[in-house]
Amino acid sequence: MNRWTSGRPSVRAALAALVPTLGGCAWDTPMTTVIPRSDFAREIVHVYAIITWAAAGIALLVFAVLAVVLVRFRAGPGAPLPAQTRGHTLLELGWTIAPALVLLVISIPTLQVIFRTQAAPPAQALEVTVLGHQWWWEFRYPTLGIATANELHLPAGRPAVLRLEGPDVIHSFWVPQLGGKRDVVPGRSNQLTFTPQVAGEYWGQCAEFCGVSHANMRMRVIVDAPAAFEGWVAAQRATPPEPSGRAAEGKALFASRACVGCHTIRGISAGVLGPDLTTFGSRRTLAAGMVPNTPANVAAWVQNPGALKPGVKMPALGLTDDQARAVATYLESLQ
Ligand code: HEC
Ligand SMILES: [Cu+2]
Repeated sequence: MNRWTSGRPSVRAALAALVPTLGGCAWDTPMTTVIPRSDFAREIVHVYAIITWAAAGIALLVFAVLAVVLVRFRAGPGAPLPAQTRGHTLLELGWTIAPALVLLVISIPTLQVIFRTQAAPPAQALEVTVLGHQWWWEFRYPTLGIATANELHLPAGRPAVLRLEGPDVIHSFWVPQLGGKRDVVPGRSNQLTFTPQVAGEYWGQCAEFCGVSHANMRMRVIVDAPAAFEGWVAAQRATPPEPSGRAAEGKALFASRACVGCHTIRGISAGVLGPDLTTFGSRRTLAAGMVPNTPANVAAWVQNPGALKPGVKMPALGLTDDQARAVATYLESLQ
């Protein structure tokens, strides 16, 4: 036994608890809030830094005073009772006014940021309608005539205005590196405007409990360089090639099953209850960021989506293994 393992159980328990606690302090995680990649996120980190440093300074001061008090007024055998103070007007005023001043100092940058981030979107902003569904995200680009799910593409350097709407329950759009949390409320149109500044992939997550698969309601924002974004838009608009072989079998199955009632594949169906699958093969994840979009995962999903995602609103339609694989081959061909 070395000196780490020989400690008392309480010490060991405390050390063990420290590991997950400090693990939460990682800086550069996919959902980091401290590495901003948009003007909006930068503003928020700025306020966050002001408040953190102010709080750290105050904490230091309080701990220092506390330490002095603990040492100076230590109880001991025969120690006299220190002078007792009651109803000291100056002290009472002091500890009322000091926190009020702290709040005032915090409120100034906070209000500035609230107003700056709520400003009307600039005219050239790219409009996206974001619909939060139980438990996936739909992204429609009304000015471009395209729609996708769970993976939002945006061009770097151009403001984007997201109109947040919801058909079912309250969700919350949260992509920490790009924008603050904003609720998606049925019957309301909330708005979030930001300019992504650095190309890359950013993870997001529904941040308002919305039912059994709330934790499985992830999303990704893929910020493309402007030319790459144009290329992505063109690919979304292109008519998918006529499939052949296994993919053609899959297409026939898709077209003859209930899939068409819920999913849109341009030229084939116009369902609106599930994600648009017109270019499903170009998405990198399946089921709102749960697993990579691979033929095996898609085949397992279309056979029994509930096995992966509890509560899912897509039914199992009794496809055989072979049929599921054919459907997966077809869906993956939709680039
Ligand atoms: C009752 C409506 C409904 C029917 C019928 C239906 N789906 Fe779905 N489907 C959904 C919903 C809702 C989702 C989103 C699930 C989630 O991620 O929570 C979905 C998700 C999917 C996805 C994943 C999309 C993505 O981007 O993650 C695929 C692929 C899919 N369905 C294929 C099919 C196929 C193939 C059929 C027919 C065999 C089918 N669906 C039948 C409603 C339906
Ligand atoms: Cu949720």
